[in-house]
Amino acid sequence: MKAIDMDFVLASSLLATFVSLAQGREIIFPPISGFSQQPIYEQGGIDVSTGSAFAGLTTYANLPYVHCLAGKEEEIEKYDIAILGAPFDTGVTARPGARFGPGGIRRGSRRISPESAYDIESGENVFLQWAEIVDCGDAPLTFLDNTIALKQLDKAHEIVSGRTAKSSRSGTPRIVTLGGDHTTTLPALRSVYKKWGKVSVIHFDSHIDTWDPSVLGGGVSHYAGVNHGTFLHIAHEEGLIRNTSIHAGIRAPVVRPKGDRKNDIRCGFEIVKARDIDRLGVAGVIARLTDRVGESPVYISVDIDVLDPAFAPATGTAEVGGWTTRELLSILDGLAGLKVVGADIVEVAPVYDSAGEITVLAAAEVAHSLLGLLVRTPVKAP
Ligand SMILES: [Mn+2]
Repeated sequence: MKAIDMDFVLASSLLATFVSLAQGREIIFPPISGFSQQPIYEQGGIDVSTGSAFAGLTTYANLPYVHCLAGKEEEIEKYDIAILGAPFDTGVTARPGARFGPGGIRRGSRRISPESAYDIESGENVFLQWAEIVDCGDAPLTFLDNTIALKQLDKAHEIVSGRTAKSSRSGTPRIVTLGGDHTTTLPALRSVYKKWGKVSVIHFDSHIDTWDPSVLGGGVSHYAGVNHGTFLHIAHEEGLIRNTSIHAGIRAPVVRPKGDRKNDIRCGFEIVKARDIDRLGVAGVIARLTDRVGESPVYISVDIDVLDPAFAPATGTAEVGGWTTRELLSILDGLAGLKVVGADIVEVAPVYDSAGEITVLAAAEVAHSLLGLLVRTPVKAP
C-alpha cells in the first residue's frame, strides 16, 4: 500500500463509494480512522478502508481510539501511552480559544501515519516499537466552573493512568495531554506525583507561570487565582514538584521586577531565556536542561507560545522574539534518555491560526517528539 500513489488510492476509495451506492450495496467503513490498525473491508474488489490518512474520524496521528474513560478494565484495549485531550480555556488572562486545541492538534497531525512515520534523523518510528499508543479522546470538562473542570481533569488522569499497561516494560500508562490552556498542566502534575512522586518540570514557555495568585489574578478571589499563569506556583505549594525544575524560552515581562523571579526561584526554577539560544546554541540549551533535572523523574510541559508568533500565531498570549519550530523540535529530541513520566502541549488556540495551519502543524510535531521521549525511555513506577 505504501508504494501506491495516495491520490490514486483516495480516488479509488471515492470511486468505490459511488459504484457501490449506484449498485445499491451496503458500504462498510471501519469504525475509526487508522492506517494499518483496521481490518480491510472490500467492496467489489476495491479497498475502501485504507490508503488515506484523511479518511474516517480524526484521532491524533491516526492512532486507534480507545474510550479509556469508560468501561471496565477487561472491556477496553490495553495501552502504554495515551493521548488525552483537555478542552479547557477559562483559566486564561488574554485571548481564549484553547478549548479547541485538542481538535486542532489532531487536525494538524492527520498527515502522520503510524505505519510510515520513520524519523529521517533517527531512522526510528516511535509508533512501531514496544509501546501501544492510543488516543483516549477528550476529558469532559465543564466550561462554567473552573473548580469543577479541574477536578474532572484530575479524575480523568487518575482513570487513564490507572489502567494496567499493555507492556511489562512500563507497568503504568503515561499520558501526553493536548491542552487546553496551561492550567490543565496542574491536574497532570497531581497525577504523575501520585504514581512517581515529586517530578522535575522542564517548562517550555515564554512566561514563567509561577506567579503568586495574589499577583496574577489580582487576589479578587481564590477562584481567580487558579489560572494559566499561577499553576506552577500552586504545584509547588501542593508539593508536587522538585526544586530542580527549569524554564526554557522565557522572554515575556514579569509583573514585579524582583519579586516574581524571587518567587520563581522559591518554586524551584532556573531559567533558560529565549535569547540564551544565540549564545548557547541548541546543544548548549539541551545541556542546561538535562544537567538541571539529572536522574529525577521529569514532566515536560510545552506551551506553544515558546515559539515565535511567526511559527505559532494561534495561541492565547503570543510574545515576539521566540524560538523557531526547528529549534524547539531539536531541543526536545535532544532530551532523549531523561526519565519522562508525562508531558503536554498546551495553549493552542486554532481560531488565530493562519490558513496554512502552521500552529497546529507545529503542535502536532511537538506531540510526536514528546511521544518519542516516552517511547525511548520506559519508566517503571516505584
Ligand atoms: Mn504558559
